[in-house]
Amino acid sequence: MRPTGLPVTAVREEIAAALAEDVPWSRVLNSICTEPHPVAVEAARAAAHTNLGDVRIFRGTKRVERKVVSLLLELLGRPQGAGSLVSGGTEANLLAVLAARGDALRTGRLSDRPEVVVGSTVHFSFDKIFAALGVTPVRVPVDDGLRLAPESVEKALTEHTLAVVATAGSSELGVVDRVDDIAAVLEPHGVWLHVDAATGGFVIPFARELGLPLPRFDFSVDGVRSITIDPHKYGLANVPAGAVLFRDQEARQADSFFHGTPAHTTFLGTRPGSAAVAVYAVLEHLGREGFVAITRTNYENTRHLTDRLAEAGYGLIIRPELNIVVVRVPNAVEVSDLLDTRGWIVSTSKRFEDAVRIVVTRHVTRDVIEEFVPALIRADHD
Ligand code: 0PR
Repeated sequence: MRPTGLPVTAVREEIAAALAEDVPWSRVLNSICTEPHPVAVEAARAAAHTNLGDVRIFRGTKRVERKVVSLLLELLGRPQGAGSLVSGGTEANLLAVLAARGDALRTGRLSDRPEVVVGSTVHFSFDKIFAALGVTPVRVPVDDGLRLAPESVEKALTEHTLAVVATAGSSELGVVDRVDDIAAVLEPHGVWLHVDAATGGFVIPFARELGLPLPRFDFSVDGVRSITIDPHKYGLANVPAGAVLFRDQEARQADSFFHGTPAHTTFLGTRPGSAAVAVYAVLEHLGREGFVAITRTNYENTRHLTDRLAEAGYGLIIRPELNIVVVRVPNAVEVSDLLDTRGWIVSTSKRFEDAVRIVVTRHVTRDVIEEFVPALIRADHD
């Protein structure tokens, strides 16, 4: 540390210079996150001093968090459920698996070597969670549509099965698992079903309202016990803002992990109230209508992108269910690297060697697409 501090102007300049090195949103086509809504940024700034780890002090902030949880539960079809705001999808998924473990313990079904059944498209956050908790993942193949196949799930169930994870919108491919079919095969076995809707949670409800043929994924499906949904992705809130929601209070409190610390229902202790306040601001300001409008635009822009790609002779790996486009590009890794040197960020797929993945979120406007497609073609031809 410096023996004497710098003037604030110098510190500002240094920070501004560092931030200027970041890629501007208008060149970011790989990210599920987007520029936070200005109302979220303003609210987060106002609540920068708050800490939801101490609710004796931050009573009003806690009240806002409870309101946000209620709004999210209502969105997901279970106003009487329970839940917490957390740092993101990873923590939410961790808490869901912990709660499943607590439930198994409480009901005398906890194996000494618990297994969780997942599809091969499950998010990599679960690798960390399984390693941390000593849980064995049982990976089952996905079907031709790259979805978790209910028959494979049923075959994979054993006396050690703690939970099954379905994904409502994989960030890799934008594919939505058929949660209701999976719930139906689990029903006789009473196995905990967790839905990771970190990516799709703020898209699918509004896309369904627009009449898109996406399946139900929320608590309206019997058997869904917990859901991850991330306001810091398509919810337009600033990082870190995730949420884990439970069908009922009992499910949430099931884990012995929380006993003795009733004020803490999250893994983090000290945690930002600014996140809760920011999410509240966006939800209240946009309302359902606002999210539906944003979702409509995202799908229209996705369509515009796929049309432009088709005109240029590119095929898709899979028809997009969400606003994520996976396009066949030979030498995708080289093309992505070349685009990177030219200022554009896309990602490639681990599953398909010849594919570039493009996320069409709020900052990926028609104008951005009009600039990007020629850049992709150039990089592909160079
Ligand atoms: N589950 C799913 C389905 C996800 O898509 C993600 C994040 C997580 C869990 C984990 O969430 P947190 O990262 O909030 O803990 N998926 C994004 C992805 O893999 C993460 C991301 C976000 C990566 C923005 C890059 C980026 O710029 O694409």
